[in-house]
Amino acid sequence: MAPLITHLYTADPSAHVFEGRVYIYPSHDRETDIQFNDNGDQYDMADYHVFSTDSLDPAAPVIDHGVVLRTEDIPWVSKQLWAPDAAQGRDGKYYLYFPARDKAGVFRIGVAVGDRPEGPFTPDPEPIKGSYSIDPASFVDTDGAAYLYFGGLWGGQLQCYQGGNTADVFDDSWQGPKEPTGAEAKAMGARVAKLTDDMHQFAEEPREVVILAPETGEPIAADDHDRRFFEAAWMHKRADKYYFSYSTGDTHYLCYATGDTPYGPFTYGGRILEPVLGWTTHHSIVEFQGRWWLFHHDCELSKGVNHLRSVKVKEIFYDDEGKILPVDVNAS
Ligand code: FUB
Repeated sequence: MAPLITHLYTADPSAHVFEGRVYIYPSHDRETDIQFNDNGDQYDMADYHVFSTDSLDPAAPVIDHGVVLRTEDIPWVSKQLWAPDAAQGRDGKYYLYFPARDKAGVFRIGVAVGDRPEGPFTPDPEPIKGSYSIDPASFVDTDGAAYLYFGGLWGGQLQCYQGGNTADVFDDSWQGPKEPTGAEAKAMGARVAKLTDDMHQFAEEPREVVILAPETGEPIAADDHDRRFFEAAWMHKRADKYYFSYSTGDTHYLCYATGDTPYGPFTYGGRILEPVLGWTTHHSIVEFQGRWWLFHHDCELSKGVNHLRSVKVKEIFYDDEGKILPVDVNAS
């Protein structure tokens, strides 16, 4: 499967259908001298591009709409523009959500607004109040309510918030490639908060996204690295079922869990994608023209350089019970 975009390195693709086209909001990977480490310092991105296409046929052109936001445009940011996402508000405008380190080195989530899905986007001067960690994923439900999922372990700092779901419990001593361990410990969950009607703030205190093991009905354990949430949250809804999907990080799977509401709890459903070339795996799932698509990235184009990734897309299928069938990236 060939990358969708080859003139730049792109990763963490959040895809949405706006105005009948597929818009892709990825990270823009760049070369760096920073040595690879488990804190992710080598992911030193400094701007965002937006891409769009009117067909997911492999031969169809993908348009690069150019730079839509950069570090120096955002007053509160010091570095590391990581995985973004976008949503359309009730006012018809488009909202770009992005994580970055603030001037103190703590990841926060910002929002920038534009009149068009391809931007340009004007950032709010401050991050979303009470936001923290990384990988915002927006979801607008069929009733129009908008939610933001977020969180990521290790370099994403989620483990620094074990004291609760709010930003003020930040514990600096947990910074680095660390997370709770032990057979008795439960895995940390992503966070979710409803957004205000104007899309600029959380409308409520973030809640933890709980994933239950189907065999016990209990939360997944912290030591269950094949199934526990690590980063790259995504939400999609199909036939009234809510699908929360995510990366398992150090075991490199994309997995999903299903629930009856946007808040969960969710029951673990299985793997969507086996490990690809490169350390990270990150994705989005979107319906386009009656078919469902998985956008993800790997490091094939850079021949395995972990921080130089490329976006790909593959059709996915569900069985009669709504289970996602595992994707075979090698099948045509
Ligand atoms: O792109 C930087 C980080 O790598 C993302 O925020 C994570 O999801 C991982 O893909």
